[in-house]
Amino acid sequence: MYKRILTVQDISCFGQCSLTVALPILSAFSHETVILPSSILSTHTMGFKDFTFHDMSNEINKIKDHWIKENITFDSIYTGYLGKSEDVDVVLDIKRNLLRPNSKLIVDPAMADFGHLYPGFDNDYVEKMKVLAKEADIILPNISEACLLLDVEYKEKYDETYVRGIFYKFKENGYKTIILTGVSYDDESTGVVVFDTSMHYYKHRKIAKSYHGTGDVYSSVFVGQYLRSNDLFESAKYAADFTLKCIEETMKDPSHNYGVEFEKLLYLVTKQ
Ligand code: PXL
Repeated sequence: MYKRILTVQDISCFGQCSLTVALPILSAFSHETVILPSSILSTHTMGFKDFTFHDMSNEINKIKDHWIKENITFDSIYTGYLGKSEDVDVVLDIKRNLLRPNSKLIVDPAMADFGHLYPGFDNDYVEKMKVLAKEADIILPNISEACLLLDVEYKEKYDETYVRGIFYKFKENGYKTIILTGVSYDDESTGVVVFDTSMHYYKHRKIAKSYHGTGDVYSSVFVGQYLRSNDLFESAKYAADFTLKCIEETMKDPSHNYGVEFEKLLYLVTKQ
C-alpha cells in the first residue's frame, strides 16, 4: 500500500544525517515522503567547527498553515532532530489537524548521545521533547535520550534491571511504545529493546567503531519497514540489521568518518 509520510527534521547539507538520510530511505521503501525542514545547517554538529545554523521555525509555521488549508493529510508523522523547542508546537498542531485516524506519530527524540546533549540544546528543549514524546505512539530513544526524558541517571555500564527500570518509568509517565536503541550488556553485543506490552530484546554483534548518523538511519529504516509491514518487533530487527550492514560497508573506506555509506545498501530495501 502506498503511504504518505511526513518527516520533520533539520537539513544538514553535508554529513549524512537527518533529512538527507530519511528522504532517500523512505522513498526507497516506496513511501510518498513529504519533508518539513526545521532548520538548515552547513553540516551536522558533531566534529565540525563553525557550522552555520538557519532557523526555519517561522517558515515551517506558514507551511503548516498552508497544509491545513489544503487539507494535506498523512499516514504517519516521523520527527527527528528539530533544533528549537518551538518546533514541537508545530508538530503537535500538524498531528491534531493532519494525521489521519489510526495513524502513528513516531518520534526519535534525537538530542543526545554518550550521556551528553548535542551542542545547542538545553533543558528547555528536553522539557519540550518530553511533551512531544508523550504524544507519540512510538518513540525511538537511545539510552542517553531515555535518561533525559525520564530524569534518570545515565550510566555507561548497566544491567537488565536498569533497563527494566527505564521501561517501568516510561510506563508510569504515560509513554506508549518504546524502542530503546544501543542497549549493550557486554563488549561483544548490542541491540534494541522493544517495549510494548512486554519487553523483547534483539541482540546482535557490536562493532567497536561508531559513526554519526546511525541513529537516523535506524529510525528511518524502522519507520519505512513498519509502515510496510505493521510489525513492530520485525521492523525493529530489520532496522538494526540494516544499520549494522551500513557500518560494515563504511568501514571498508577508512577515510569516510562523518556518516555511513547507507546509499550503497538502499537496493536491499527497494527489492524487498
Ligand atoms: O543525527 C542527529 C543529528 C541531526 N542533525 C544534526 C545533528 C545531529 C547530531 O548531532 O547535529 C544537525
